[in-house]
Amino acid sequence: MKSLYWQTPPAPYWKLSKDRIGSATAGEARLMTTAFITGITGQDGQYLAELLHGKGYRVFGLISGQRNARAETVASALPFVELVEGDLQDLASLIAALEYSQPDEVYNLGAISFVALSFKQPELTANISGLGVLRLLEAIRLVGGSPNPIRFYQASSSEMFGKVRETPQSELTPLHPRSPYGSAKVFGHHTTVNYRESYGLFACSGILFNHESPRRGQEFVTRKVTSAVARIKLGLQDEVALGNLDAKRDWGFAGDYVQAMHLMLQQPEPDDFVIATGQTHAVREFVELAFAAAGIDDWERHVRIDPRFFRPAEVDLLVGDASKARRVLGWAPQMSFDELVATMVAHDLEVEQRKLA
Ligand code: G4F
Repeated sequence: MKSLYWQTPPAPYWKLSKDRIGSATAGEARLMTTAFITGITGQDGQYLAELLHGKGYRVFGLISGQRNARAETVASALPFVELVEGDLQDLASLIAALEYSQPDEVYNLGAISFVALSFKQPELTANISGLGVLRLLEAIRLVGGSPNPIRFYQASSSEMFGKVRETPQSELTPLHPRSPYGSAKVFGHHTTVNYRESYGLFACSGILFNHESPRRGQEFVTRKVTSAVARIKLGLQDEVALGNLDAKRDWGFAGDYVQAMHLMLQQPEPDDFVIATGQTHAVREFVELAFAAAGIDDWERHVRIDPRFFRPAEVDLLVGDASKARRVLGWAPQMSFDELVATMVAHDLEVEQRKLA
């Protein structure tokens, strides 16, 4: 990993005289579009890095903390990503990271993204998921100058709709967050719009509805369920403890959703877009389908309701209207709900079987 703190600010990479920079020659690097991704260790960061690398981008990823264990995972899974140290809680480190990487596009996917955790650590959540957006925008404003060539993507969230005022939810639906996470995301969303309007930054917000994959963390309900289903199928455990099965979510595939992020930054004008499938399912349906995908019909026998997994305030129903994204970006989700559940269950069965072998 490259360390920034004991160096004087380096010259932008296109001014370096070295023969090779990362995996590219100096000449090649000059022609490559450069992306800078926060949240590189997460599901979305990894899919986005792969997408951009496939398009010929040079990709930098922000890594925080001391001996961050997940940095090693990224380094082996995504060897083309150039990791730079920095933290969304530390403006100076963001300025240094942007000066070092000289990005054309910045994708802010870093956040405390687990809603349940945000109730337990609300101040940390506000600091990283809310103020972190402000710090990154300030860093872009200071490093990019005026006119500012850096394009910015903010990972806004359907959690901002919270206690929904209308269904389906669109870019114009009023916001009513129901968690510290949702409130922090509202701040980040409005701040992004404000920097666009105040400083003319090319700043976009993607209001993404839930998006899942085999790379999803096991704290989220979908992966928690598919992982448990695999273990139950193989006789490694008998039940899974869950909270509210009645909540409804609009679940899509993360690999489809990162394409929308990239498309937003290729438009002639910056704007905000809802990204969703337009279909909603109860958690109960996800659970039933996941068990069925593993050939288990009596799912209720394996599910225990545990009050610990209920939240102080719940978002009961989310379903997005992504017609603007379809019209302007030409974006549409590719993977169906059934396919998503089946893919995640198949992946987790493979993971558990590999552990047994
Ligand atoms: O999987 P979840 O934890 O995702 P949630 O809260 O909808 O948030 C996710 O999607 C947002 C987009 O709207 C993102 F912004 C956010 O970062 C995150 O990716 O919970 C989904 C639903 C909730 O209603 C929850 O109460 O599942 C319910 N649930 C029921 N039992 C559970 C459980 N959730 C979790 N995590 N664990 C349970 O045992």
